[in-house]
Amino acid sequence: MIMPDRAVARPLEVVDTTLREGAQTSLFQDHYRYFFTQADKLEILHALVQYGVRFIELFSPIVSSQEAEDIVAIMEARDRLIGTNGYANLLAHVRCHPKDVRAALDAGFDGLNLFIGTSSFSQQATHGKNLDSIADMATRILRDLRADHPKMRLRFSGEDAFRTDEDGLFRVFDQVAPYVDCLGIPDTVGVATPSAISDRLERLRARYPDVSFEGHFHDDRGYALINALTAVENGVQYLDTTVLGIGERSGITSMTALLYNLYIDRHPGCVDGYWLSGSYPINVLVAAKLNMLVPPNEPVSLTNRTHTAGIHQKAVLSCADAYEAHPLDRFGVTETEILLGPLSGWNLVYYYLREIHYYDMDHDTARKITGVFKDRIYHADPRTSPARLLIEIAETDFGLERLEKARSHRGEVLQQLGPRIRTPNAATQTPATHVTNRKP
Ligand code: HCA
Ligand code: CU
Repeated sequence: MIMPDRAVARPLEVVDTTLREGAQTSLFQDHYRYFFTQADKLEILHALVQYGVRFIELFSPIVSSQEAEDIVAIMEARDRLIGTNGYANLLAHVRCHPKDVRAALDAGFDGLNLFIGTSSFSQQATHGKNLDSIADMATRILRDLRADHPKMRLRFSGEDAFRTDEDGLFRVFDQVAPYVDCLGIPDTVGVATPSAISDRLERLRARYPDVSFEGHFHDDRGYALINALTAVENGVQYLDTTVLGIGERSGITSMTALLYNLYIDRHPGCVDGYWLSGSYPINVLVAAKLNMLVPPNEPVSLTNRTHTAGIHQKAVLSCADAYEAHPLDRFGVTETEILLGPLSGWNLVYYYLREIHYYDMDHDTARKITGVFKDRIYHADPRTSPARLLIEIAETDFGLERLEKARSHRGEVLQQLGPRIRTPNAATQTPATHVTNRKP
């Protein structure tokens, strides 16, 4: 087992929890699916590693026997991916409970993300313990873990940290801090505001100078993104995200939205090592798992390059920057990034045919079309584009028709997917080469 090298942690480490927090999304219910299958999980893992994510949170194996089986498969797949793009640490999300901890250790995780509710709400409704017993229990577990596993990444979170008063949080953190690498301050119910976050971080960082911090922000008020950005600007190095921000209730910070904004706000050190042009494709991948398109409120979306009003269309045709202020092409919202080829999965084929060309079809048909496409692309005339071949297969072999509704709207919607026409002084596209307002 290769141990995580904490010394080489980057200025911002995304801790992606699509396969844990994301799996708690209610969007599954909307689509009569209730979980990611093992195949889904492996595909998402692969995409995350390719994207440059080095910390991936999973459920604890005690959640269910299926989860335990999936963890084994994910670990094997991760091992096969070593060398592709650094080392992806797999972290188990575990309660401060010896049984949970034991199961995670036996499964071979690289690190443990331990948590226990510290707010009065958690004390009353979740575990019934007061702060002193929480602190004692967590300390006992963490002290033993640290003694037995000196190099393992240990994180301790005070769940509902923003409804835990500061003295209470300090009482618990004071005891556990000597044994952990990282303290987590999840905003479990989405009550935090940017100013609360910067105030709290100032005091936490002064009190615990030797540990790093992990942020986890729920979106109940629509603040998950701004709160995460504020946390990063105030020295938080580990940030929990999911693809599309999916999670409990309205979810948490979206991974690509976070990196997109850090890029725009010129924090290049924070986006280093992430494959930014893979942002839109990874959003598409996870959206397809939920049987939906990339939602319109997702910053890295095709919607943000779709122009409807005639006046916008006309302006965009002569100068895209007129209504496109942000570097979406750098984040993969371009024809090149959704370009089809023999490696394309059925998700992309489904998305491409439905979203871009409005063909009416189900998943099963998309899978079949993908099979034919993969066979035929190798023998296709090199002058035929893969997209044209795919459409030919969809129409000729499968008799697909374009959706009526989309057809009637097509004249009104311009999807500006080609190369952008730029003005010479477009200001927002290239980040500066130094960090401007991130505190040391
Ligand atoms: C949960 C709650 C959690 C935990 C976050 C953490 C939250 O679903 O168990 O471990 O830091 O939002 O508090 O996701
Ligand atoms: Cu959460």
